[in-house]
Amino acid sequence: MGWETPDVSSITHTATQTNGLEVLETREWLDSLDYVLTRGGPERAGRLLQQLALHARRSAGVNLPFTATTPYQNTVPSRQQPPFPGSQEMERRIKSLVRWNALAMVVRANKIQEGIGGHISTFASAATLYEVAFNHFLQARTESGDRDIVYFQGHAAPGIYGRAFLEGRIPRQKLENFRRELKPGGGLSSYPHPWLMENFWEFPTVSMGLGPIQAIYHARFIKYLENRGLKPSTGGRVWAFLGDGEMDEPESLGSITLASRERLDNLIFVVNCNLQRLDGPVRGNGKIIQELEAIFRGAGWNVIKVIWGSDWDSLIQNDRDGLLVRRMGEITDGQYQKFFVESGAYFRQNFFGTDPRLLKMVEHLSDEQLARMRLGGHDPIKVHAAYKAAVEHKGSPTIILAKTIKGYGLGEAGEGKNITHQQKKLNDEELRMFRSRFGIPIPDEELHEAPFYRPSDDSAEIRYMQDRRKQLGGYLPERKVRATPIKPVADSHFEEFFKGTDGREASTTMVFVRLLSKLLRDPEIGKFIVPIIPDEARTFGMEALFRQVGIYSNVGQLYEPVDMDTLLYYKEAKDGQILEEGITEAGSMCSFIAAGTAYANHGINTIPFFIYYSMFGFQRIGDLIWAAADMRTRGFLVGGTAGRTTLAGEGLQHQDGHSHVLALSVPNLLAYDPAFAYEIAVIIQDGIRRMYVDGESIFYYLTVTNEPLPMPEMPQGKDVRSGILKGMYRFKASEKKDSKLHAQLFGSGTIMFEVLKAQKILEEKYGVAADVWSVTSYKELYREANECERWNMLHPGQQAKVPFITQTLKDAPGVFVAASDYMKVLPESICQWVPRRLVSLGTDGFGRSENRAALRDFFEVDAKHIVLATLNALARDKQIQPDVLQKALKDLGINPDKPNPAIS
Ligand SMILES: Cc1ncc(C[n+]2csc(CCOP(=O)(O)OP(=O)(O)O)c2C)c(N)n1
Ligand SMILES: [Mg+2]
Repeated sequence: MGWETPDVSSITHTATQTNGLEVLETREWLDSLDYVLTRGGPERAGRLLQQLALHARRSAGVNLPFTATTPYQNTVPSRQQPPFPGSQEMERRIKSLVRWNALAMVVRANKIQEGIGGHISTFASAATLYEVAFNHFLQARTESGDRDIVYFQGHAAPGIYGRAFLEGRIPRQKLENFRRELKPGGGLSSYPHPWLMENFWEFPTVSMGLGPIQAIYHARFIKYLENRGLKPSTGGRVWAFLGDGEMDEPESLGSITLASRERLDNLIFVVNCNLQRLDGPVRGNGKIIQELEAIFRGAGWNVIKVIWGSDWDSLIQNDRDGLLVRRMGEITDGQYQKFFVESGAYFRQNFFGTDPRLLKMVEHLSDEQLARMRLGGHDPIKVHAAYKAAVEHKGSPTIILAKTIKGYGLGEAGEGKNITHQQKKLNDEELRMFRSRFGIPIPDEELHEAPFYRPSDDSAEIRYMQDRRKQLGGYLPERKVRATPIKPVADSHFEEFFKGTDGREASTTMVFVRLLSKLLRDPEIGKFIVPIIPDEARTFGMEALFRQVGIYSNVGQLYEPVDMDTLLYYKEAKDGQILEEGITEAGSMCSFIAAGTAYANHGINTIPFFIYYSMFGFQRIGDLIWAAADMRTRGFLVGGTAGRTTLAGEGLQHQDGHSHVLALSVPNLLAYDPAFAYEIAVIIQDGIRRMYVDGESIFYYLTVTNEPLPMPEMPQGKDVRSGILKGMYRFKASEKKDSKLHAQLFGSGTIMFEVLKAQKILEEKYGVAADVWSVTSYKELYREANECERWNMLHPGQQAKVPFITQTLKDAPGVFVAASDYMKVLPESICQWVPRRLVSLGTDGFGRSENRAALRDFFEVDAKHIVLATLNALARDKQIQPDVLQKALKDLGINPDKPNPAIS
């Protein structure tokens, strides 16, 4: 494997094993190199080595083995370390206080409420990584008015709360109520959740992998804003604090080449390499730091390793032959973990004991001193040096790989042990040890309660930390809405859609794209629209936008596009507006989130429209949609080529008949399945108003389809517009006035057109007067009806609220039949509020490669099945004779023995 390739130290070591001449030769070369280093510095030395390699290859065909890794030592050597800019002692004391309160929070919570959970050991291992960042790097406001964006590791939350408590931002009572959010006065959420703590947390990170991929796309989105002139370029950075176990998530690694390709030097990953995940070692038989180094170097990142603390400096400096670094490189992570928990004597014997020369190197150190040799990630000087190198680096993103010990400071209670991730209880003795180790002035007799500790406001510690934050522009994290509301969008953009297409056929996708291109031209909001597409623009007929607003590229267009001479050529530009993300729904969703939260994070009202294959939305990237909801993201998700039977030919893996069911699960998402052009216009106009004028924390999901159909004019009537938004309205009442038989037919999306055909057949052939309703949103109907039910339950004796759907249908005669291109459960979700039994037709089951007519026949959602279902309902109500059904089956050409689509 690439990251296990031999390093330079092992080469020199082998040399020393062979013969004296080689030793001498090697020594001479090393001395010469040292001379160059002293005179010309590392850059000159680097150039020289490159020249040597080139020379060897050209003149003698010497091939150097490929190495993806560097030796297992710090990237910034001790002699290049900058001086530490603060008081180390003061910062150590502050860090100890944060450590204590973070631990106390979890221990207390679990003393009071057994099993309430929380994590001690994650923050315990990361405390130095955070403290150095808080005291010296994380900018809440730069001189030019920008700020850093920080993704905190989710289950390190107790440490972040502990610090905010010391800063005076979180009262003691809230700390008491960690993980008890429903207690009077409120509590603290387990992990970062902007939905629950909207003035504090910005990014929900605890679903692992979502933090790193979002950080990448956020950093890119900042460059997008800058390149498009929507935000001045002011040097804010994106920091993501991550776990080494978390790096196994495909989302963590899947987009790292985007970051280097786009030269995101505003992005810094800090990976806390404590070598452990939840169950045990991350790479017991390998080395996670080397593995990640190889991956990120290969992907073009700047990699900074922080492995050894200052205690190791002199040993490493004296390691002339590379014996020590070689030994460091050959030990597995599982073995290192063993060293963490063992005594100094064990360490001496098993680490240094393999070679008498190694043993000699540490003979001046006692076992106790050996056991205390600190790792890089626990050494503020090393961490500071790494951060400084990262912020000064230009041209590529940086990843810092910092080696730490999980549960650092817990001692016997869990330091470095496999059980440490789950540790939430400490006995009195363990508390005493921790207290004493970090010098917290809490007397023994109070320890049992694990009380919080905060020195007074005028103590040196509090003053120091406040001063540091003041220098860095304020506190972090802090979430607030930084944008001001926009003005309502002009009606003129929407009017053409209210008129219909006069018999011409148009798909709802075409309608949507036309509306989008009009919005893009709006002088007020046009520039804030962010169209996001995962390589499907042509599928949706959006290629005209390529030319109209351009595709964003951080370098512009460095080639002559093959279709340059056509009207709609593939135009890439630095100020291009479209985010053409390539085939990554996850990446696109991250851009959607970045754009849809810019109103808060950057004070810019960007309005994202993410248009994708509806099948690859909720079911593929549902967790990111959930995170978007938590973050109060605004914008429009547009599921294209939607509908199990409307997307012809594509078959089982493409035909979506359940995204609207999945959409039910997202609390602040409004989901619509519009049938007509004017419905789309009404929904989008109102959506922009609610999100960007009124500032509601909601977002939208719209399905659009590719079936060309004549778009009708918007019916007159005051209830139509509000009905579209609330979820249903009567689109077409029956013209048959004299019938005894009645039906109410619900249609959605393109299946509406089957419903309209069924209306006609029912009237003409069976004498049934059927009204047709357009149900734009079962989700909205369901939500509102539940709201009424709940109110009624909690307010007995008061006038009961009647759900909108019940009010709307109260005088509607006859039977109720619903048909949609989604699962039957969708209409069934509202059936209890429909005055009489509702028959639901839907598309449960796997899709098929077929045309629309065959698919609708197969799934039983075409006009004939709607007619049959209506007649069945009438027969059940004894309004028609059963023999009518027999005949209808035959007349309609339905085979009663056809396979059940739900399970075939
Ligand atoms: C997607 C997802 N899967 C599983 C979990 C459960 N989980 C929480 S912490 C954790 C281990 C974390 O290990 P690491 O990333 O190394 O963080 P550390 O605590 O060691 O810093 C796991 C599996 C989760 N939060 N998210
Ligand atoms: Mg870990």
